[in-house]
Amino acid sequence: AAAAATAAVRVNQVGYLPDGPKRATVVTTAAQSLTWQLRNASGTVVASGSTVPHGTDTPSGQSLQVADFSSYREPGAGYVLAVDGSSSVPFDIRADLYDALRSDSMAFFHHQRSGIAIDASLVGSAYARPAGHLGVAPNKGDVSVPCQATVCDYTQDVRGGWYDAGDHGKYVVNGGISAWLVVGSFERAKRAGQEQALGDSTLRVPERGNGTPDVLDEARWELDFLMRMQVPEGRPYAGMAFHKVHDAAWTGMPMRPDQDPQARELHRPSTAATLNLAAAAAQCARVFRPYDSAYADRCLSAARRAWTAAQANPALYAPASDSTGGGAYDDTRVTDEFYWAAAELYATTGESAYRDAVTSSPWHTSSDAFSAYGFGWADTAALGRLTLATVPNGLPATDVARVRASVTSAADVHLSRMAAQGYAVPTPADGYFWGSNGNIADNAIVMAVAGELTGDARYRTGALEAMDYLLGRNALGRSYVTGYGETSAQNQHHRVWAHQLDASLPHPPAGSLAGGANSGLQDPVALEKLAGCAPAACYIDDIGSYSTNEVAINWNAPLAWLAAYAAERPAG
Ligand code: 9MR
Repeated sequence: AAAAATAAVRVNQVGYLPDGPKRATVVTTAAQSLTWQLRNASGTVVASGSTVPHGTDTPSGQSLQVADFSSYREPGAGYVLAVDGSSSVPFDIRADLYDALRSDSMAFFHHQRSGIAIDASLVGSAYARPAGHLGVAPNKGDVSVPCQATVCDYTQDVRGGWYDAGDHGKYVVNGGISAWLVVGSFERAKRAGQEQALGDSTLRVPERGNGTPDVLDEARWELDFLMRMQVPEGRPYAGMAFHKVHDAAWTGMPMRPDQDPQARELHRPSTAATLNLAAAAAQCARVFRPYDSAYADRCLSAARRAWTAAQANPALYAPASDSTGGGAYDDTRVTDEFYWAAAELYATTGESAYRDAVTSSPWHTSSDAFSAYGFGWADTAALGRLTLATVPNGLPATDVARVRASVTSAADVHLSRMAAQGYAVPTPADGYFWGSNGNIADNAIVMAVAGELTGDARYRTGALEAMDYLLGRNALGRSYVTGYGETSAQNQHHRVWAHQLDASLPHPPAGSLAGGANSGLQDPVALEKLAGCAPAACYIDDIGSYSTNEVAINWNAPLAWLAAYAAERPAG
């Protein structure tokens, strides 16, 4: 008689690249190593070996073993990995594994666009919707949004941009870092000579065929919005960026953007938002230059004005309490934002004032610029380092070498942490907080850049294994990306893709990344359903669990970056 299945075999449910790492994690109570068998679609065993016991894995609380079948490279579909009477879900081995995710994860931003109709001819009828927040009733924004009266008494046109997440807020700190990653994915691909894959007519965007790379067209939608958030000349705080625009009160769900009846509020400027604008706009000036020099000039002038205004107002902080109708995105430590903005302005212009701001920043030499927990909207020093490490600049060679070494040593920390974990995740056991998948993806980017700088294949392995985690090799055996994998997340918190609440509405489109495990249990559903969870298992695919299962631009941006990276066919 066949033995009862005792193991669970967790794999990247999409599959593996022929030349990439191929490891699976087995949940089992067995203490001794077990035999694994790789079977092809017809059931033939094509490879076999022994698992390596890991013992109890701290973040998941599970007893784990690891199977490594990296040396098997034969492309095919429908493989399964069998261990101890249990089989994984079927997966592929193929070189074009990430091609679809490259465009789907980037298309997420088009779906999130505010101020433009999302057209059925590009997205299909299920995802088409009228334009939101163009001042058409019942919308009350965003063409003319009143600024909060205590600091300003005028209205501003802040149409466009991307909705942040499942809500209809638009936040400059999060928009800046997301646009930076989207543009950065193109900038990196270009360094690798592989930007064609992100070029014109590669994405389902309305601008396809306009001669500009589609990834840049998509980013421009957000960059235009970010620049609209800049306080005009002649006003108090001129050159600063308003922190955010969102509804006066949280709306219910579901709620299409064009149906939002709430008053919209423009919240007072902040230093952090201003510096994120400066950084993103400075990068814009550099990367758009060959395609649209007038736009590059506009970006550069916005970036310079933002920088100057932030210097004049270095401590204007968004209050943590300001979270009615939208997130607070509060941040009272902005020295890292100054560093990032200076780095972008310096890399773009080469001017000595910006160089001095870079070299005099404590973040230029601090060993804390890279955190084990990843970079993010509140932690931006790493972004400055990544730019100075990869974009040719006038810093002394020894300084550039030191910056580059800081990238690789951060990547080394991630690699050694992964090696010590049963699921090989580049985050510490206490790194499962709100948006952990975003931080994990960000840390994978650090490894990918280290690989670019050194040519050392271990870093690519690390970045790809982080993708394995997101796509199913994890404590829950679940892919966090809608439409990718047998058991993918599909009820992410979103006001339009709310199938769980109304069957006539769609699930999120393929390529949407859930925020991921969050041991903080910061929403009612998580509190009720996840009590006692191990950190890496604190996730539920329920639309009400916004603290584990929302989507957000700052999480899909690193996913898109990584998908583009993973989709490249390395030379040789
Ligand atoms: O990603 C944000 C996370 O770091 C914060 O802990 C959390 C609570 O403030 O907010 C997250 O951002 C949300 C934002 O406030 C509103 N739009 C949805 C974002 C993702 O959940």
